[in-house]
Amino acid sequence: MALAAAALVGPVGAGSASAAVVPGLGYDPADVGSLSAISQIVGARAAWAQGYTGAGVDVAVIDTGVTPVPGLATTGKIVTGPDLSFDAPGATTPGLDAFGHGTFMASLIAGKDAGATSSATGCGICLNASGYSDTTKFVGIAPDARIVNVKVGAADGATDVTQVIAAVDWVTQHAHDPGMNIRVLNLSYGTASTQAYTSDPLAQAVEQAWKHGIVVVAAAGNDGKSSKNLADPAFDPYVIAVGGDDPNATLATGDDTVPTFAEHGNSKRPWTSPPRPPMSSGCGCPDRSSTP
Ligand SMILES: [Ca+2]
Repeated sequence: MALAAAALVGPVGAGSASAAVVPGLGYDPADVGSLSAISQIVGARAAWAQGYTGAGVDVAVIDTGVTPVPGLATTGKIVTGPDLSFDAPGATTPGLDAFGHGTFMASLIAGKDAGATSSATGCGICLNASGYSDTTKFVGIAPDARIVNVKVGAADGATDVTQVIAAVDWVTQHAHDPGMNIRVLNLSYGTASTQAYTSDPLAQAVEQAWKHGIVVVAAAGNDGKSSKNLADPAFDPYVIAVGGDDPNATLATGDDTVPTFAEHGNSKRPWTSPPRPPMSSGCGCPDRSSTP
């Protein structure tokens, strides 16, 4: 498998996480496909104004590694987990991204320009009560979150599902270690498994993560066939499946459509609301037994 399936429409690349916002480099806040626009479309800006910025939350990114480009270079921004990729043997810098996908995703999730701040005090161009609504600054959807980098994809993007399963297991086992608070696991890819989610090994691994207090977010898939099922593990009802959105060149969402490249099917998800398994004890997690 190759890790190359981003979930949102938008030409924002890893190179866009620049301290100097220059449209020529790919970040143009006026472009509806920019991360600045996407943060409004998905409601992140409203969340920031209420103080929800990802502070104190670790997001595990199992991907092609993460390179500390501008926007991810702040001390403590990235926690380096294990490198389980084909690049690892003999690597002098394990965990670094030699493909681009993992850095791209980490930037979308928690990138933040060095000059960006949560305070809007004195900011004449901020769009709301959060300083992160300053569209001249690059910020990810959860700008104060930390990234836990678990590399599985090699320099050519290739990995094996067994490496991904091992990475999910590591995240599940270490999510609540001292100094760690992994509450979200991001998997921006999937497999074309034909097994049921009740027996598929990758689906079982992400369910274990969910049962240990981790919200698992997985790409729905970009094969574009309405007759095809969601990718694995997005087809598992314990996870949040994220599909593509075409904003139709406007910030308002009423005219949005599902782009032709995105997966449309949902025939393998039997529930309309999340299941409610008991939480394991001792992990410091919220009790989900009463959640809807
Ligand atoms: Ca729109």
